[in-house]
Amino acid sequence: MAGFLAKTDPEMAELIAAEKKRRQEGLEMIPSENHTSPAVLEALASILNDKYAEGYPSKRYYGGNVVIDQVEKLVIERAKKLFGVPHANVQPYSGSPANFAVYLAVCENGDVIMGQNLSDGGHLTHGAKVNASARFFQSVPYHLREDGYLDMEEVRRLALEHKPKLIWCGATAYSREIPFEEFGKIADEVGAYLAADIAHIAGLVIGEVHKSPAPFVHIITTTTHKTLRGPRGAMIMVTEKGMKKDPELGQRIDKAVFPAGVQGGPHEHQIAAIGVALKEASEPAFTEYSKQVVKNARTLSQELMNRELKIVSGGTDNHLMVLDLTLHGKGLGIFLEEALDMAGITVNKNTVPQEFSSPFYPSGVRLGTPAITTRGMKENEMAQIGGYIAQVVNEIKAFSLPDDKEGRIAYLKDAKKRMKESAVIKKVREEVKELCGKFPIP
Ligand code: DSN
Repeated sequence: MAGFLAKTDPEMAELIAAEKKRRQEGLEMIPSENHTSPAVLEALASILNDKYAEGYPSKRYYGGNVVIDQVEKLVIERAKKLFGVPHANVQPYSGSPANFAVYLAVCENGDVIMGQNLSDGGHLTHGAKVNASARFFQSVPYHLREDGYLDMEEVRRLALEHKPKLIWCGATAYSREIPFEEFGKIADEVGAYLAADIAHIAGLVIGEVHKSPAPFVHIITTTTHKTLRGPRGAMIMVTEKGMKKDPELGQRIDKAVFPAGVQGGPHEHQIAAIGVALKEASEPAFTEYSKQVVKNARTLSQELMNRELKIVSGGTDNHLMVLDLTLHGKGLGIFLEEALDMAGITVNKNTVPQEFSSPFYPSGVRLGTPAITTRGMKENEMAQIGGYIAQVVNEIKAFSLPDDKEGRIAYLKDAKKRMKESAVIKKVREEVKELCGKFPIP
């Protein structure tokens, strides 16, 4: 197939080549990103893209789905086996529609739901104020303790007080093991459905470096493109425990995805690519990969702390960490994101617990090791990268975010100019490029 795009649309082909070069020459450290395999990308770019298949295997609203049915059934079986669950829906376009389908399946408009607070590392769809999940449901957020760990006493207290219909566990910027068992006991005590959103840690669960939620929760949602290293996409699974609570739960989830929810025709090319990722994740090499992801994250967080940098909760159990810059000032996340970008290290600015700035100008950055581990980097490289990050932090820590909004834009513009002139950042950029040259992306 290669070569068609360059002929048909050279402009687009060039942009894609430029992005490939950027990824090859830089360190991708946004913890929700990864480098997918050529096999996954081949399935994703396949002819399955062309087919409409509303409905489910053997119950479609369109003809011509003999092969598509086999594809989807194969992926469902792989998901069920790998996660140890009796029911899987592999059609959600991505994580947010998957989570919305869970609400549609188990809640009525106005029900109380609980989830981890956004600036404490929770996800938008778990009841954040700006999201539909707080518009249609009464959202009661739970928080982290001062030490950066989940406050499970608060979770229990709030659950007893508000009697939620649904509790979410799982996060988007939390570096510690999720206590699924404790959440399970609390949900049982108040009769709530418990959904684990394992989007970030799905690959770690398969690699057995994070406890599986399956014995403790009723529903599991996950995206497929983070530690799982598949195409963009998502899945919703119902556990044995979920089936016991509600034998119809599988059907209710399926109906909520289609036709009741926000989706139309399933993306069968995406589903096939999820299947390829699940096959890859069932190989022993993937277990080794997951172990290394965690080893690398632990090493990196220690390297950063050795250089007097603060990591939320003082370390990590998984693939990510949140670097808290509040010791140096307010709202420095955006400065560090920019400066690291210039140095060839991609991270994202992130809120920190008890954030006293705003989500657009937060006081931390989130970074992780899934993608750089896929390239084969190990502990030695983490030490090197920890050194680079610390050098770049030094270059930005004297900046100070102005309080007035107008002033901020001008200040940031000037700060960027100064970062561009920094000899330290330029030098780190060269060293990052050299390091990346030794570790090709797949
Ligand atoms: N955007 C994803 C992340 O970066 O964690 C969550 O949806």
